[in-house]
Amino acid sequence: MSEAAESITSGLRTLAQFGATPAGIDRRLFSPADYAARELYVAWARADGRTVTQDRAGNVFARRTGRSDQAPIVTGSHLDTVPTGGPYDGAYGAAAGLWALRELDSADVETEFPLEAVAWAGEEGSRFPLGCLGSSAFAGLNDLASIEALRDDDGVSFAEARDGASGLLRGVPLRDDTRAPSAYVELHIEQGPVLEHRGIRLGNVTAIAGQRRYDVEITGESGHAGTVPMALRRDALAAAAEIVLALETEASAHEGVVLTVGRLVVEPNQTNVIPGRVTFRIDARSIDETLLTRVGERVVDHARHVAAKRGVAARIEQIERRAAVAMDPHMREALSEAFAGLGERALDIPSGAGHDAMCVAAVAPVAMIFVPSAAGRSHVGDEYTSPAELDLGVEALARALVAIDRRLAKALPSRS
Ligand code: HGY
Ligand code: MN
Ligand code: MN
Repeated sequence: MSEAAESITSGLRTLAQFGATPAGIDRRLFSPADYAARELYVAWARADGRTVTQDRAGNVFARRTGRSDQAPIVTGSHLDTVPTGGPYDGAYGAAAGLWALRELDSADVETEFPLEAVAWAGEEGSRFPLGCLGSSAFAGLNDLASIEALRDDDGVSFAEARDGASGLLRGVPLRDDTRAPSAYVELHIEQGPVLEHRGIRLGNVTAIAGQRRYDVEITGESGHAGTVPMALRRDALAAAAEIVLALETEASAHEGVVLTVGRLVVEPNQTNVIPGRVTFRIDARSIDETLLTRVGERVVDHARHVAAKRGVAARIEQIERRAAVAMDPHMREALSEAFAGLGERALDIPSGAGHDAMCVAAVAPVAMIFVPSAAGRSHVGDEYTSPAELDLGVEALARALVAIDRRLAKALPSRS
């Protein structure tokens, strides 16, 4: 990349301003901050001469031409964040897609396949109750009509937000090439402590953990905190608490399962009123699909058992199911080839975090590259990866794109 070119560290610093709060970055889908981030992404891409398009799910694409008009090799990640996000989760892989294409421009590399950088919409599910929203629409895993009907906590639908002031980008045409990618590779921070602990700077992801998300509603009986004897209560929060602790014990009993209740709403949420209704969301994950399905069944059992014992009503709805996804072995070999060219050791590592790659895997061979997260921290404002590691990841991604292109080109029927 030419010296004058902006470093990815500097680019991410600019992106991080959009949605910055004292608690971290809050850049939810189709918020003004998210719109500004997508606008900057488009400005970067157009400054590099890329053809920019978007789709009706809000995904943004930046294409670099290849010798042929095969379906593109795609790379990218998401620009949205959790409400207390860091500057690298998603944004790094999205920006790195553009920075890797710049590396190829600087090295005068021509590829057989078009290369396309993508900024996926709404991966976190932090505004609408569905993760990997844009990539799942792109892969046809969730139909757009059902996504358009999703509503945020204020009752605003996806369609209203998308068609609103911070929705689809003005001046960016809709994507016309709806073919599945020839391949997809995603660069992402590890969001865990393993690479740093092992002193290895690159990860060649083996698989992405499966996810299940459940909405649970507990309905008890509200009442005066001072007058209702304990034995006569149907306290929705006490019931929810017992269920959450039972789920923690259940998950802890299974190696390789994690389960989190990170969101819980108490009604009427008043000091001197017995909680009559509690809603909470369960996030369960494992690389082992069979085990994850079994834990999901135990989630329902525990909720039903506690509800019956306490005389409250429990409604459990599975709102998201993403199967564990193995990375494509040939793509992983291409990554190893790219890393070897860099003289960098790489670690085969599973991903406990979910990524857009798990959806794109439904329509294309996928692979993922990790770089370290300082102290394994992520989904927090002080998430950190060093400039040297960020640059290394971009270099590895650029080389991986070339290695994938060469392998796929070899498999093309020779021109007659
Ligand atoms: O939750 C996840 O694993 C991802 O950060 N959306
Ligand atoms: Mn995330
Ligand atoms: Mn992410």
